[in-house]
Amino acid sequence: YCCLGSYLRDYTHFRESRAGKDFFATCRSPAACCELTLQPLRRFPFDAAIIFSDILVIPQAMGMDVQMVAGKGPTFPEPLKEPEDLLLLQSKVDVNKELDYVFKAITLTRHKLEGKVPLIGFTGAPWTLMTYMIEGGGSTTQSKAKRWLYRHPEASHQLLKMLTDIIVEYLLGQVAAGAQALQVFESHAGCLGPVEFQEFSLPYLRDIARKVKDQLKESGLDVPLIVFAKDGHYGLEDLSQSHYEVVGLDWTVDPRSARERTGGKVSLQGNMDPCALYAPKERISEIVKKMLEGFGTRGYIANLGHGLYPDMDPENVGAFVEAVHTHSRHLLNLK
Ligand code: 1CP
Repeated sequence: YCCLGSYLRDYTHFRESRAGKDFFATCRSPAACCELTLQPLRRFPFDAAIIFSDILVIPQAMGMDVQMVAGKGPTFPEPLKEPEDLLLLQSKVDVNKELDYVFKAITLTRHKLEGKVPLIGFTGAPWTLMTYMIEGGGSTTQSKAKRWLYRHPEASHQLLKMLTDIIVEYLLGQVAAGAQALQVFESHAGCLGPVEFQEFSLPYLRDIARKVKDQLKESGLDVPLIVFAKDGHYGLEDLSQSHYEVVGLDWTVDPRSARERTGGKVSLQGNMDPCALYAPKERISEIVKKMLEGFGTRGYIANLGHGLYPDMDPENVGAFVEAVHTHSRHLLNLK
């Protein structure tokens, strides 16, 4: 069976409902987050929902100022420059206090969903959060953050470790609040090579999964974990053996080869190029059919390989969902 989770937010609705409110103020309002999570589900028959929030709520909880600047994206007025700046961070964050608003949004949304579809919680991975904290916002090269890896490896590990501890607490809090699956976004895996990935990303991704799983187990709980390392195809084999049940894929990976490289144990998620949503509906349907045939219908969650762009037509998101459902029914010989 095929399922759809994150990313397919309808930007038109999103813009209207925010009604000029600051993005991070919206994130702090459980009622607004709940509404923004439910909106796309009213319009299209998705099989899962992802809570409306952002990965940058963690650096905020650590004491950093993050603003959403129109036309520029998230911006840190005072990014980390040198290792001494780590002293300015709140290393022991009371997650239940600082990120309580996310937990409240999750609980409220779980209630309002009434069991119709599962609710996915998420976090940024340590390396990806580190890039924003040092770059001060989006970047194509991540050169300021990578400078730390080569020039200040110890301080880099100190920061990555600090983030890992907070992320573990944050994910456990999301499960306690009602999240039924968790996705870890390593969105900036692509700027690392295999060697740097092995040192600065993978160990922390593994640590997060192992600690979350162990602690949940103590309470008799378990939730599926999804890891998405964008452009990190060099790490696919390792990612498939890192205690995550699902490996998310961007569109640069061929479905069949991803299946071969990850073996039969993990499920795969993805990976249509979001830009395929610019195609006419018939073409979207063909692309989806090929993708589903490539992945097969077992251990697979149909999704895009990354997020939507604001100029994409929401109707084509509908065409994508419909194509996924139609072709998976055919492949499963259900109708
Ligand atoms: O669609 C949804 O609403 C799901 C909720 C969600 C998620 C899962 C949002 C809302 N953000 C995220 C995760 C997130 N945020 C990631 C990981 C996924 C990915 O790789 O895209 C990243 C890297 C961010 C950081 C971020 N937040 C950016 C990228 C900045 C850059 O240039 O590197 C941006 C533009 C945001 C703002 C944001 N977050 C979410 C939305 C809907 C928006 C757009 C806000 C706006 O247009 O005003």
